Amino acid sequence: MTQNIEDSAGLEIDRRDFLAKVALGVGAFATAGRSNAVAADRQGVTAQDTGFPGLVTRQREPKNLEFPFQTLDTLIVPNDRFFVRGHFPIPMVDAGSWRLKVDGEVRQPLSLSYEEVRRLPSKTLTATIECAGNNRGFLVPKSKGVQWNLGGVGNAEWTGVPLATVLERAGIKDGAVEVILEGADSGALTGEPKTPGVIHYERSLPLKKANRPEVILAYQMNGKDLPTDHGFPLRAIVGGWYGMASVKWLKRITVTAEPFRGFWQTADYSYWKRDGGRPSMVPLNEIQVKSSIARPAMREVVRAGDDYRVFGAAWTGEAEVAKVEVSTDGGKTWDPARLLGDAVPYSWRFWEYDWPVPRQAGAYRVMARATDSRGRTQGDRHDTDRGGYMVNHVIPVEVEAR
Ligand SMILES: Nc1nc2c(c(=O)[nH]1)N[C@H]1C(S)=C(S)[C@@H](COP(=O)(O)O)O[C@H]1N2
Ligand SMILES: [Mo]
Repeated sequence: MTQNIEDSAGLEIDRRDFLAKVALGVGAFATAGRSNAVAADRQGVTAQDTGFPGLVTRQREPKNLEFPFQTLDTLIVPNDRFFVRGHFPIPMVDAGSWRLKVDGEVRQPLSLSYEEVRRLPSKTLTATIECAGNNRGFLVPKSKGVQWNLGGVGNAEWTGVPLATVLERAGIKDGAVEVILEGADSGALTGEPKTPGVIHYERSLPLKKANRPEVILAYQMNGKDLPTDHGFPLRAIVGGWYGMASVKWLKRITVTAEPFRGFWQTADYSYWKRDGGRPSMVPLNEIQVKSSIARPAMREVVRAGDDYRVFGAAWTGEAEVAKVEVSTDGGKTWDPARLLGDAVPYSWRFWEYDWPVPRQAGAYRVMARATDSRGRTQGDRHDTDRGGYMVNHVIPVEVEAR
């Protein structure tokens, strides 16, 4: 009896302490930059407080900011909470003098002003953008590059012109195979890999993908003009593919008769693909299926004996999420989670699972695993052929029940 009273008193204190941490770490996100450090601690990573409210700073220059995934609550991530990934200083583009050039293997080269682009027939697409290096921070041994935790991903509503519309106006010549999308940002990287001097950020798409309806040139994000960090005045959105394909600050589209072999296509954002055992370096493209747990957060303290609503998001590339399963016993057994809302192509989907937390205090591991409509699922360890990319194995969330 005495034991019980002491236990419940202890639980109350811990719970209050935990709620206080939540208030500091999660509740204060919208207003105080200081909360970044708290949030980072709660995720078990170190990031300095650098004054980007609502985002975790991974790198100041170039600017790389992470969405604190444990705060996930709306399907659409607001513009000022959307992760930022860049390789060079962010270019300030003047929309007045900016032109979108379309050249190469086309019958009619184009040079379109901002107003001209905005007058073309438009559409709105909800799409999840995930950095190919998302979750890299969990790899052991460490892999080079930005140490993204769970939040190198976001979902937004993008408005713009289908790339196919622009290509049709330019008229693709026979024999063309790819389009190179070139950004206005440039620089020289001296690390590993090293760029051949000053180069622009540019990436190609096979024409087959470029002409698909989920590929647009977007000038709006969630109903507002594109923020500078996210590619103002115009960016590509390539639904179903990793973020590196969605070129920001787009200024030129070159149609080519050969596959592009540029830096971001070969030296970076590529991986070893094995066909019949023989590995070859190929450019990254489609997003791999993944389910990420927003809550509980890493190292969260949960109440022993209570019900806990495990909550997260799941997404995949050119398919649909078919199911999400949750394990709370280290992967021995898996229970189906509830998929919430409707399936929206190229957009993540929320899910939840009611976990009866055991009465027994101690450490527990919560795991989630998604499977898509093409039967692809998540492994239990990282495939090293992928280097620091496509990290989509199941990541256990360690919690403590008290
Ligand atoms: N011009 C340009 N476009 C770019 C990049 C870049 O560095 N320069 N980074 C790419 C990568 S790797 C990702 S993950 C996405 C991130 O888009 P976001 O910053 O809007 O989240 O932009 C892509 N487009
Ligand atoms: Mo990325």
